[in-house]
Amino acid sequence: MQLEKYKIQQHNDDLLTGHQRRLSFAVSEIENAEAIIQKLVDFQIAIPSWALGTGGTRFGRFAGGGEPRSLEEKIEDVGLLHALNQASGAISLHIPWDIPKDAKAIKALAAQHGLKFDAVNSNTFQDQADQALSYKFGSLQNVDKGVRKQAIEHNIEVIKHGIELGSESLTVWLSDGSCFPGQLNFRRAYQNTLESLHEIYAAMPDNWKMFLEYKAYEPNFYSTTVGDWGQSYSYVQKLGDRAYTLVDLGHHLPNANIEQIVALLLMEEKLGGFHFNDSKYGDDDLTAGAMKPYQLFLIFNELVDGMDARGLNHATDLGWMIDASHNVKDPLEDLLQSVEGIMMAYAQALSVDRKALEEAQAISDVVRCQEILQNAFRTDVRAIVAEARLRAGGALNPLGLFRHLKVRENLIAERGLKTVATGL
Ligand code: PSV
Ligand code: MN
Repeated sequence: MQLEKYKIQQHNDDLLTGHQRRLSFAVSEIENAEAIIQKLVDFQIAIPSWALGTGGTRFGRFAGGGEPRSLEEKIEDVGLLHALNQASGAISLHIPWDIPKDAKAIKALAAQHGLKFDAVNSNTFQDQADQALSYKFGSLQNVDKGVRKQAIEHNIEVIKHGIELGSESLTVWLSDGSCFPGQLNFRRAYQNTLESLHEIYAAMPDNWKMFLEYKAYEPNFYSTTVGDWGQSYSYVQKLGDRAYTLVDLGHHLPNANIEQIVALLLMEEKLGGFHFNDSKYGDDDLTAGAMKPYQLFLIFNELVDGMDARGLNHATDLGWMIDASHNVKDPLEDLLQSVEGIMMAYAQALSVDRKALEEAQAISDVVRCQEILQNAFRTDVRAIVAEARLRAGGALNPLGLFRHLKVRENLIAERGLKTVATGL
């Protein structure tokens, strides 16, 4: 389905008066509104190729209608999102779920939609039909050298696909670990993993980054070989300057202080990328900002502060990706909501009065510190975010327009009701 520009224009014209009223109030409330709008225009969040179909749980999967049947259709879907919000200008591929058969054509198609390729993801957490050896007992950590070799080669294959598409980073997430005490020699598992990662790192082009994602548990339930940020940090420190930790918001033990983790990783120059999602109990893959918007704001507060302290470019120096794939919502609507939630948290973090906060911190004025942060969090930035979208050529109300234009119904008509996208 194509989303013609004039339809977005028409929608914006209809909503303009109300938008301008809300915007002028927001601008009067937020001191640096213009600078924030500029930063929002530049900020892009990559869409995962595995989130365009309805996600499953271990109890089953209820496929939605009109799910993309091929990589080309996935790109089309991300193109639709980007046309609506102008903030989803990249796609992150998972291989082998989405192997580009004709990389040139795929790259050209993506470019037509204004999309780039963000990090490519390897998959050694599932066995593929044509695979010689099993990952049942881990991949890069495996006690069997042959399995480790196979997993290393897969990662190198993924890098090759990424190079063809113009991607510049590899995300490695390992489900490696153990389910029972005694199953694994922790030190040996670590050494094997490190050795394997070294080989993968060496295969990356000089301009590439490696993101090593950690996760506390699942699918292994006793230990995970890259289980937390400390373990990821330990690996990436040894791997080299272009190896970084990736923070997936759903991968922590309950009540972990993620904002502090982010602050320290950034300070240590080892924060590389993000997987946004939200959760209540575990790795729930809920819409970003749906459950704990204050936490998301506090994370962005540290990100903005930490990036500015190091003079980083907010839009380009870290990898911003969504990793959520919900099982009861329309995936495209869910992604529109996630991007909006992320943009709001970012805008609020940009509006924090940093000078005042620093002064209050310097005299341990705890009450004032809280007031400053919560004032930013409680300020309605929706019109500011909408204005950034408008200036970039997107829709004032992407979700509203998505429904008004019956995008899902159109996709079902084109693709059918019983389509199932690749992914989890
Ligand atoms: C694992 O839970 C994860 O967060 C990793 O990023 C995977 O690549 C992705 O989800 C899809 O399984
Ligand atoms: Mn993830």
